[in-house]
Order: sequence, then structure tokens, then C-alpha cells
Amino acid sequence: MSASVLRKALICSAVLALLAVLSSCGVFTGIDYTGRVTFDRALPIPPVQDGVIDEEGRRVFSLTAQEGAAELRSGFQTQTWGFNGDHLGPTLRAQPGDHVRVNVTNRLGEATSVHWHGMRLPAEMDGGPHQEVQPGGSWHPEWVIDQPAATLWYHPHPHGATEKHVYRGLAGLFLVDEAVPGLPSEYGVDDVPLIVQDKQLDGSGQLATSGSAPVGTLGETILTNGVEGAFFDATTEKVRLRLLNGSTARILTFAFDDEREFAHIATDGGLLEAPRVTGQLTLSPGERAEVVVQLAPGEDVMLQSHPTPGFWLGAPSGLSDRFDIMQIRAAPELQPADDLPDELARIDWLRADDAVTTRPMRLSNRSINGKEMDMNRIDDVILAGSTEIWTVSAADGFPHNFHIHDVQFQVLDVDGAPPAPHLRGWKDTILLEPQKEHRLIMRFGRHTNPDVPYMYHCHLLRHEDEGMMGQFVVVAPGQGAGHIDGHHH
Ligand SMILES: [Cu+2]
Repeated sequence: MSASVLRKALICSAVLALLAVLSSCGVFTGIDYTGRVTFDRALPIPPVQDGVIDEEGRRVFSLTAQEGAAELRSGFQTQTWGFNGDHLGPTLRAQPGDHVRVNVTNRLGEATSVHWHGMRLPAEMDGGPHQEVQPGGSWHPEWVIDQPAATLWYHPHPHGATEKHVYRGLAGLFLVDEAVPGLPSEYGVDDVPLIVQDKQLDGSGQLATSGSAPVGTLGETILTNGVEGAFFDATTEKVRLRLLNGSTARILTFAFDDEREFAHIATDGGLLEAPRVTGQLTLSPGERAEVVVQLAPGEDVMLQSHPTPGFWLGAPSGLSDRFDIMQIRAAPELQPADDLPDELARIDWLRADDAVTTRPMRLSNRSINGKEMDMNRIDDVILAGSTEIWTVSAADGFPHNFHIHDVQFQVLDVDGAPPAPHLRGWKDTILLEPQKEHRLIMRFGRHTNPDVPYMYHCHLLRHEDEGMMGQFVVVAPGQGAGHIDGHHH
């Protein structure tokens, strides 16, 4: 170990020790933001695009990234970006088996991309940093939906600028839709999309960012579907909420102000085997969940975010804060709803014995396995159709999560213990418990391309932009890694 490395290590451990002392003295307690906002704006529901069926039977969607201005906070016009509008984007909806195509147009002044988060598809359609769309340009990815019903989403993934593009408002839901008897399914009525994001708004209502912060920008303003202080008028006894934590860094633990229980019915990649009753549910940036809440006629209840336990550097990373998110106002008379089905879906549980490869993924200091992202380096070569186990850990004391493109995975265990109940379903993004080893199992698809990589990365977007990302290719038997077209950056 060289002298300068040793000195850095000593300074680093001294800083960590000081933080631990301050933390134990209660210096880093969270901030309680509840009660500060008036909830008097009707929840906007993103418009649905079911696409247009073309002559070749493809379901065709259109997305245009553009600049705009939106009233995030009452009385202020904020400069924003959006898809097909001023802020956020439409909800795209398709069924398993559909051949979909998206006409993407970039009307921004800089390159962007559109990544289909949670979708199994060919690497060249994935919308990562190798599929950027230049200003004035367009892109036309297409693929066949090859996965069960799920709440997925789309957002830009340009090299080094994902945080900025998502933060300005480029995000929307992509629903893989399939009717399940007994589940609320009327979009915007009893099946309600909820994109939850935190923002920093300056005195004139414009989006501000933190220069240097351990996790990136943490905002004091919570938006639901793009507005602060939203209420939802419920007309049914049961309301299904499709929750997306669309924040760039903030980890949210969803709960209600009266601590009521609700049914958790779906994880990132689809329905659970059965509804699971709980009082709170943590989602880190990029994660989704579907829940069903039961309402009584005439009542008001506040969806909130409560402190997330388990992180000793949690308070400076916002995990101890408390927020109001959205008010639900139940009508004096509510439409009756069926009981939830006992069985929601069959899950094909992957077996550790079937894994042909185990890969460690150690996240620390803006790198994975000691390497920062390099657009021209292929980090892992994976055989199409194979089952693998990835052992993922966060080693530097700060919160991180982990997202893998193209696959949905299952959590085998966390430090040898069975995963928490909310992780027992298909996942594409997982919050990492500090210093613990998360064994994820996944089966890769049949799409191969030795020259175009998929990404894996921390979905705290500042971390991703600063290098906490790696690249893998999926290849056919006998194929090796190819060559990344080197015109990027
Ligand atoms: Cu991270």
C-alpha cells in the first residue's frame, strides 16, 4: 500500500468514525416534513397510450422528448422536460406477446435516450448509453413483449447525464397488462399510477440540484405524478396503487398516516404468488410495487413516507425523513369491490443448482468490483439462456441499490438468511443492505449480440453517472465478446 493510499484510508476511517459518533449523539436525525403542504390539487393521471396497430401488426407508440414548463408547485411555472408534453410522459400499455415499436424523437438541445426499465429485449433496443438519440434525431426500437404483466417504466439513460434527464421530468410508466379477476383494473379510477419523486425547488420554483452530496440531490418537495400536494378522489372500496419511486436518490418507505395495513400484490417484475398484508413498504429509486388499499366511505387518509431503518449513514442520505405524499379522499358512498384473489400468479422459482456461473458484484466508491464505468469495456460475457447467481454487496457505508438490464431476478438469500417478504417476487432493482451479501439468481434470455452491451448499475443516479456501472453482453454458445463500436465519447 503506498503512502498516499494509506493516508487516504486513514482519513477516510477517521471521517467515518466521526460520523458514527455524531450519529449516535443524534446529530443526524431526520427531518419531519409532514403537515407542511396543503393537499388541494387533484392528482393528475398520465394519459394512456395503447398505441396504433400498423399494417404489420405492430403496436406503435410515439414519444417525443421536449422542453416545457409545468406547475409542479401551486403558483409557480417550473422549467421542465417531458415526453409528449411539458413534464413526465404518457403511460404506455401493451399485452404479453405484443410486437411493439416506439417512435422516439429528441427535440431537446442535447442527446438523450429512452431505456425500458425492467423489459426483456434485445440489447440494441434497450435504450442505454449506446443508443443515444442526438438532438433532432429519432430512434425506432421494436421488440416482442416476452414477460408477464408488470408495472415497468421508461426513462433516459444517456452517458453521465441520467440524473439530470430524469430529474427534469423525463419518465413514464410502461404497463404490461393482463386482466386478473378480482384485481382493480380501471385505469385512473381504481387502478392508479403513482410516480413519486422528490425535488429541490428554489425561491422562484425552479429545479435546483445539490453539487456534492453522498447520494446526489435530495429534495424537500414530494411530487406525485408531477404535482406537489395532490389528492385522489376514490370512488371504490379498494384502490390499487402502482407505485414507482422515480426519485434520483431518495429512498422512500410507503405507509399511511393511520398506520393502516394494505395488500402488497406485485414487485418490479410482476405479481406476487399471493397478496401479502403489510403496514409499510420500502422502494429505492427505480423500484416499483403494486398495493391495494381498503377504504371506508367518507374518510381521508394520507399516503406518507416513513423513516427507513437499517442504515447507519441513513439520516444524511435522507432515510430518516418523513413526508406526506398524497391524500386519498374516499367518497361518501363507495363502489363495492371483490375480495382479493388468494392466488395472484404462478412464479417459476429458479434453483441455485441450475446456476452455471457465480459473479461477485461489489459496489464501493462509484465503482463496481474496483472498476468505474468504461463505455468501451465489456465487463462480463454471459451465455444466452443460462442461469447465473450474482452476489451483490455494498461495501462503503453509503446507500446503494442494484439494477440489472434485460432480466428479472429472484433473491435467493441475504447474508444467508431468507429474503424479506417484500423481495419474494420478480425484481430488477434491489436496495442493498449495507455490508451484506445479496445472492440474486436470474436466467438470461435468448437475445444475443456480442457487440452491444446491457448495463448493470446503482440506480442512485448520481452514483451511476459517476461510474458505478458495468456492461455485459449476452452471446450464443461458442461466441466471445465482440467489439463495441467506438464512436462514443
Ligand atoms: Cu449507489
